[in-house]
This record gives sequence, C-alpha cells and structure tokens, in this order.
Amino acid sequence: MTGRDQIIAALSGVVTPGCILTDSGDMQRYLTDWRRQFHGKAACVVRPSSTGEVADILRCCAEMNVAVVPHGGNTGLAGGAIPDDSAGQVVISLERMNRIRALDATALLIEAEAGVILQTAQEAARAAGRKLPVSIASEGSATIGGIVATNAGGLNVLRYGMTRDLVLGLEVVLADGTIVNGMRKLRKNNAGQDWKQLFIGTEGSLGLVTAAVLRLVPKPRHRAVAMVSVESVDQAVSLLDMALTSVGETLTAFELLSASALAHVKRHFGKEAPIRQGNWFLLIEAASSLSGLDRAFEDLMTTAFEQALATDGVVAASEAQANALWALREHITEAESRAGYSMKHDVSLPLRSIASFIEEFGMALDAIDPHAAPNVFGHLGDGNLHVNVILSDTAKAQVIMQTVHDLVATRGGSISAEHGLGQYRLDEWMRLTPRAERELVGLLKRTLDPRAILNPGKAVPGNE
Ligand code: 2HG
Ligand code: ZN
Repeated sequence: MTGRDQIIAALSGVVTPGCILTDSGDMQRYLTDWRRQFHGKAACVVRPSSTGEVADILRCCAEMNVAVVPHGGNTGLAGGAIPDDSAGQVVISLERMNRIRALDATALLIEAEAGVILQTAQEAARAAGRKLPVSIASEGSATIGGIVATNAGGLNVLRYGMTRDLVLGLEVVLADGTIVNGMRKLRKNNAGQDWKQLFIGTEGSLGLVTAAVLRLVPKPRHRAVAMVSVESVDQAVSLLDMALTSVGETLTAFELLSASALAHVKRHFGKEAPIRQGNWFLLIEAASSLSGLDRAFEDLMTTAFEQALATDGVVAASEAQANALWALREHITEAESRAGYSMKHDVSLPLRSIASFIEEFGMALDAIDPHAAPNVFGHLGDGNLHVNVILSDTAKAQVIMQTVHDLVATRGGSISAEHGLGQYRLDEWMRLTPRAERELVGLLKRTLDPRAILNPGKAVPGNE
C-alpha cells in the first residue's frame, strides 16, 4: 500500500497548491456524514477546480493504485461519500467546480459543474422563468454532481421523473484519467449507446461526474397545495387515483405522512398540522401555467370528502400557507434524527401492495423489538416509502433491516428507491440480487475500473 506521505507528495506534484487538505481538523467535515453515522479516514482531501485537475488526480491515483472517494454536498443517507477507515483513500471534493456554464431558457436546459449547489441552479432557472424540477429537502447543500451520481429522486418524481430523466449530457473522468466530454444538449439522440446512464446513480464507482447538462421545464405560474387526513393507506391510494383523474398531469406531489412522523416534527420543531388527526396525512400539490387549477383542486377535495376518503383537510389559501404545509414535510428527516438513533429503509413497492406491506411491517417490527418506533412517510405518488425505525437499542438492527427488505423483495419491490446503496445497503443488495445480475454489474465494474480504485465498497461490490 502506498504510504500517506507518498500519496500527498505525488498529488502535490499534479495539482495547484492549496488544493490539498492534510490537516485532520480541515479534513474532518469530509470524513463523516451529516447524521454522523458513517466515519472514515483519508490520506488527504483534494479540491480540484477544473476537469483537467480531476483528470490529473485520477491519473496520479491510478498509477499508485490509490482509491478515490468523490464527495459532493455530503447530504447522502447511505454513506456513499465517506472513505473507509484505512486512511489510504483520497477524498475528491468537487465543491470548487461550481460554475453554471450556461442556461438556455428556450432550449430548456442548464449546463452546470458538479459542485454547483442544487438550490443555486434552481434559482438560476427560476430567474429565467424556468424550473429545474429536482426537489429534495437537502437542496440547499446537495450538489449537481451528487444528485447525478446518486440519481436523486425527491418530491416531484411523480411528475418529472428521477434525476436520470433530466440528464441530457455529462462530462465524466474515467478511472485512468481520461476525460469523456458528452455535454450534449440534445433531446433526441439515438446514436448508439446511451453510455451516460452508466454514471448516473452509480455513486462514482464507474467514473467521476464533473459537469452535466440538465433539462429544465417551464415554471408553472399557479400551484395548489392541500393537506388531508385519511384513515388508511388504501384510502390514500384511492385518493391518488382520484387526483390523477381530476387534476391529471398537473399533479406534482402526493406525499404520505404518518401521524407519528408529524408528532416528531411537533415535538422537535413545534410545528403542527392545521387539521384533525387521522392515522395518515397526505400532502398534495398540483401546478400549472394555465389558470383554473384552484377550481379543479377544490373539486378534487369536495369529491374526496363526498366519497368519505378524507376525514379532514385544508387547501392552502396563500403561498405562506402552502409553504407552512410543506415545512411540516420537510422537517421530518431532521426531527427523526433528533428523536434518537434511526435506521433508514428507502423502499419502493408496487402501489397496490403498499398497504399490506405497512401492515406486515408493523407486526414484524413489534415481534422483533416492541420498543422500536416506526417512522413511515414517503412519496406515495411514485411508490417510494421511507420505512424508518427509531431504536433505543441497536442489537436487533440487522434483523430489522433484513426483515423489511425481505417483505419488500417478496412483493417485487426495491431496497433502494432513491438514496442509493452506498456502503449501507451493499450487503443487502448482494443478499437479494440474483447471480446473473450481480455478475453483469461486476463485469461493468471490472471493465471501467480494473484496479478497483473508484469509490470501492460503495454502490457495487468488489470483485466477486
Ligand atoms: C425525504 O423524502 C428524503 O425527505 C429523506 O428522501 C428521507 O429521512 C429519510 O429517510
Ligand atoms: Zn425521499
């Protein structure tokens, strides 16, 4: 193994001074995730400011056989950006590559470097009368490189798709330092392989994303937001069906919140839902550039009450009220982390099996650990649930995780809908994924990263 001093000396020869952090205090914030659940050590942290510099770093690390760990806004929930504890890996933070290279409002696209903060890109789009439709609670810190590398989902997937659906072009640096410039701005491009897909959602394990061209959409001028209580998840699914029929393609978010998730928000942030408690709450948003949305939305609410699908509800009468309703949803993760040690399960399921899954999960959890507290919420509109569990004692954590994932697997679901495998779910992916699929993934990894230096231990297993 190459020693730390040797790594630092070699990198100092290829990057500009000031680009390398070696002091343990300076490195600290790159070595643990924001929830402090994953901790690592690094030989050093490098902060390149150009694609050429990223390429030089990779070429140098490849020659030494030293692993690199790309690091974005550090908002991940699966430990994908945290190095191992060998102190032999190099963290590459792309935070200095933070230029918006171009924005074309007519062609509906933005060209941004990996370190651009998502919110900065959203604001640039908004200023041009357009919208970058990736909406996640961590958008104030998450970066373009990070959302591409993890294929971020979020609140508006129902209407606009995952990050993958918005990527038109990519610039990547391969394991040997080769720069591949695929910053195409085309909506239609069937000229052979769509190779950029290999780098979206693979957490830097096949190559490093240094810039992306993302699709924008026209900014809707009107939005309608409501919160309703429902008694059961089946009723919530019926209401989703009704909303798809009545407000149609304008439906932008359809979020499920358990009463306990909102109770944590109340306890830790003093924020309370303005409606009577049901077992479940729904936060529904529709948006359109055409007028008439309010009327259609009111009709939806009226029908929901007439058909006894909703037990109480409120339609936001102002932007401030709409934002206050959304604040309840956006504080859930933070409230959960204040409530104690929590395990994340980020699952997606066929819509019709969600109610039975939640019921069986509740019974199974009770049987394993009666003190464990479920914290369930998620993006019902696209079948993604966060089935988190707050634990006072972690002895049963692994059994709980395997039980949840088994319940998901038997229903044809996925053990990671949007957060990725990172280092957190890799063993579970190995356990539950058929051999042929694992071998295909291994083949791609060995082909693109023969020395296994790209974010090892994350997203894809090492050589099987
Ligand atoms: C969300 O939906 C995020 O708010 C975080 O995906 C979910 O905290 C979580 O588990
Ligand atoms: Zn989510």
